[in-house]
Amino acid sequence: MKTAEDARRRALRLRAQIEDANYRYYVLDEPSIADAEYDRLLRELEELERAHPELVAPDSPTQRVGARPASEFAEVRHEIPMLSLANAFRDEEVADFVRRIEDTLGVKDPAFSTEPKVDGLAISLRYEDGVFVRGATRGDGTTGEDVTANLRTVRAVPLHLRGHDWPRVLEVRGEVYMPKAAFAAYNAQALKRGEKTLANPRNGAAGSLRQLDPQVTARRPLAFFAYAVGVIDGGTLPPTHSQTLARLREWGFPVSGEIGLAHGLDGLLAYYRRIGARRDALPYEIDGVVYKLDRYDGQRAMGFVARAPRWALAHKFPAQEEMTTVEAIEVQIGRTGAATPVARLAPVPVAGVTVTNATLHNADQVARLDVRVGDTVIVRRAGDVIPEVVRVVPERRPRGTHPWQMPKHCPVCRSELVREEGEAVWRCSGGLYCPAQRKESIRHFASRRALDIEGLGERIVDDLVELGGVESVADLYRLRVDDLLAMKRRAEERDGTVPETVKKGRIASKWAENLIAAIARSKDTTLERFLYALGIPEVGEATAKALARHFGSLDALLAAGEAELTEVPDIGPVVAGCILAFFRERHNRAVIEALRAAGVRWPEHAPRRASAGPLAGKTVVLTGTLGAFTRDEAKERLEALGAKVAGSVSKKTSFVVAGSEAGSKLDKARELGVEIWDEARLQTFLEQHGG
Ligand code: JCF
Repeated sequence: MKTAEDARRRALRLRAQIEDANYRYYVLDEPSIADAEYDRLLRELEELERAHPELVAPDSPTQRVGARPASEFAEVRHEIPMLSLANAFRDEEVADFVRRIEDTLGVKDPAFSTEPKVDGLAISLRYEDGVFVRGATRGDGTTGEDVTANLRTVRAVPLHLRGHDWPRVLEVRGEVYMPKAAFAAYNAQALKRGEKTLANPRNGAAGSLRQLDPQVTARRPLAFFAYAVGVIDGGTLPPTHSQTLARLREWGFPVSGEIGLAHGLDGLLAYYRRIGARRDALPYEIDGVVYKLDRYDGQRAMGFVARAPRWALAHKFPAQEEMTTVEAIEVQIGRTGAATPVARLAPVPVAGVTVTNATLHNADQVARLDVRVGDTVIVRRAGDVIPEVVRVVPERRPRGTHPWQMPKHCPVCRSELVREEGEAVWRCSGGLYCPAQRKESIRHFASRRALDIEGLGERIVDDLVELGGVESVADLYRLRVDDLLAMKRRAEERDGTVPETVKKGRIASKWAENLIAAIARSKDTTLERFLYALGIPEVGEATAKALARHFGSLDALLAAGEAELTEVPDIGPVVAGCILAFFRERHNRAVIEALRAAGVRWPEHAPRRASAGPLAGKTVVLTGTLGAFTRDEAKERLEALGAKVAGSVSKKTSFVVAGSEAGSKLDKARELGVEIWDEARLQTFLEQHGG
C-alpha cells in the first residue's frame, strides 16, 4: 500500500514528466516521448488523483478536461483592448508604412520583428502568480468571451509558467489554430463516421473554442502561438518585442519558429517573399506576415489610429478562396474504381492560378454541402492541394435547381456504380474492363515513386489505352518504336491535327525511341517499388517497403497466407485481406508473370521468416522504461528473433516485458494472466539467443 507521501511524490513526478513532454512537443518542437507513453503517464496521474483527491490542483495536467458543459460564456472586458492590424496587399503600402515610421522617429531602416500571420483565432491568457486563471476570445476587441475551460484542454497552453522572473500578473496574447495535418485527419475521421466536417482550419479553431462542452473542444486538435503581451503587473519586460517573445518561450509559451528580425523596407519584403515561398510547407495555415516595430519606445512614440497600432502591419498574401459558379458536376473514376464527383467551374483565378475544376470528394460531401449545378460556390486552393468547393452561397442559388445524385453507371465504361456497406465511396464495378481504371493503374505504375518511366505522361497513357492496344502494364514492355509511331498517327487522324509524324518524321521517331528506352530502363527496379507499382489497395509505399523487407522475394510473398502477412510489422487483417484478394485475382497473377517474363527484375534476399527464430509466433508487448536499450532497439531485437511486437495487451499476448514505471499495460497483463518478464530476463534471453 502506498502512503499518502509516496502518492504525492509520484504525482509531482508525473506532472513534471507530462509538462516536460508538452514543453518539448509544443514549444521546442522536439517530441520526446511517444503518444502512447504520454497517455500512460496521464492515465496513471488520473488514477492517482482519483485515489487521493487532495492531490488535485487546478493546474494539474489532468484538469485540462473534465469541466462541465456551460450554458453560455461569461463576458470578459479586456483591460487593454485587443487591437486589430492594418492590412497591406501591395509592396507600396508596406513602403508607406515604413516611411511613416522613419519620418516620425527620425531613424533609417529601423528593426522590425517579423512573424507569419497564423490563420486562427486571437485569444488572451491571464496568469496570476504563474498560474493560468482565465482565457478569453478577442471578441470585438473590447469585450470577449470567457473560454477558460476550453483553453485548458489545449495542451499547447501552459497551465502554469516555467522558469522564473515572470510578472505577478501576466496576460499573454496569441492565436489558437488547428494544424493542417490535424485538420485533415479530423475531417477524414468525421467523413468516415458520417459526422460534420470542418470547412477550414480557421473555422475549426474558432468553432472548437466556442463549444459549450469542453469535452468537445478537448477532442479537437488545437495548437497555440503566443505573439504579444497585454496586461502586466509586478514585473517588467525587455525593451524590445523580439526579446519579449524569447522570454515568453522560456516561460513555456509556443512561439512560431518562423519569427525573424528585419531592417527597413527591403528586409521586410525579403521576409515576405521567403515566408511566401515556404507557405505550403508550413504545418499551419497562414494568410500573410506581420511586421512589428521592435523597440517598445518606438511603438509608444508611433501610437494608434482608430483600432490599429501605427507600429504594426499585416502584409497579406493573395486570397486563397474565391467565388465562382458550378457549370457541371461530373464523375471521375480512379485507379481502384473510386468515383469522385468533380465540379466544373466557370474559370476563376485563385491565388495566382486559374481554377476550372474542384473536387467534391464523394457523394456524401456533395449531399452535405448540397452543391447543385448552377450554384455559386466558394472554392479554395491551398498550396499544392487539389482545389475544393468549400461551401455554397445560398443567396445566389438560381431557381429550378435540383439536388445532385450519383449516376447509376460509370461514365467511362457504363458498368454499374456500387457502394459497399458503410463506405463513403462509390466504385465502378468494371474492374480492368474499365478504360479509366486501366489508365490510372498504368499512370500509377509509371509514376516517379513506382517504376519511374520518364515521358509516360497523362496524354500518352490515354492514347496508349485508346489507340495503342495497351491493356495492362505488361503490354508496355511489348511496345516497339513502330507501334508508338502508328499510335501517334492514329491520334493525329482522330484529332485532325497536322501530322507531325509525316512533317517531322525524325523528331517523332526520336520521341518514340526515348520512350521505349525509358520503358526498358524501368525493368531494373526494387521489390519495394514493384509492389508499390502494382497498386494493391491499401498498399502504399511504407507497406510495400515492409513487405519487401520481410519476405525478401516475390515468390515468398505470393506464398504467404493471412498468418504470415500479419506477422509483418503494421499489417493487420484488413490490409492482409486486400493483399490476398489482389493476388487471388487471376488477371493480376497473369500481369505479374508477364512483367517477369518481359524482364522486370529486382534483387531478392532470403525471407526474414519469423517462423525461423526462437520467438516465432510469439506476440510481445513492451511497457515502461527499459534501462539498457530504447524501445525501438528492444523491438528490433525481439523481431530479429521472430517475435511480433504489439502495442496493446490481449489474451493473444505471449508475454509482456515490463520496464520501470510500467503502468496500465502491466495491470492488464496481470489481469489476463499473461506472462511478465522483467528487463533482466529479457537481457538474458537476448544474450542466450544472440539477439
Ligand atoms: O498571427 C496572427 N494572426 C497575429 C495577429 C499575429 C500578431 O502578431 C498580431 C495579431 C493581431 C494583433 N498582433 C496584433 C497586435
